[in-house]
Amino acid sequence: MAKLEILHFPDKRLRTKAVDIVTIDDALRLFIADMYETMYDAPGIGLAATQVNFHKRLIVIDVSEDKDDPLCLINPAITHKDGVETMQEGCLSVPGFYENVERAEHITVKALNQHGEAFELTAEGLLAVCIQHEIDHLDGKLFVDYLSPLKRNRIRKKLIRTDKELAQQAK
Ligand code: GNR
Ligand code: NI
Repeated sequence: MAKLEILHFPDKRLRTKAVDIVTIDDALRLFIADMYETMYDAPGIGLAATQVNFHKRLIVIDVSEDKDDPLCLINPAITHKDGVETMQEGCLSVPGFYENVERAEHITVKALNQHGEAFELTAEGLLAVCIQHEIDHLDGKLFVDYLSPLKRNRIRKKLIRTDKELAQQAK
């Protein structure tokens, strides 16, 4: 297994719209294992393929306390949503920043699992928020897009600076 590098805002590659997956094979399952390793190591409650520069519609999630409830969604699509909920969100691609975002409270999602089998699930609370956050990534969207331009620009400038400093230190 391998830990993958996570892209940071404002990297343009995070704006790529991911395409549907057509072949679910062992090579893809190996990549999914790397995504889980990267998510658990970060640590995060979700990871979209876009964040590791793989532009196909694949997300992994684990919102459980004990980190023992992995969930993989391939080609996910929200079929129903209702209600409104505000939650403070963070993102591994926007490290160190946490802001309130409004999303649907209840969702139904259909997807394929890592064996290519179709399933549907309903979600609320943190899982519902996380699934919406991850599907946004696959569409090239970040939680900072819901903030005011002023807040987003502050975050952008701070992240460019800290990432430059980190790159300098690494030399
Ligand atoms: O680890 C994460 N925590 C989180 C908290 C509130 C709302 C969404 C998230 S997702 C985030 C991991 C991540 O960046 N996934 O794309
Ligand atoms: Ni994220």
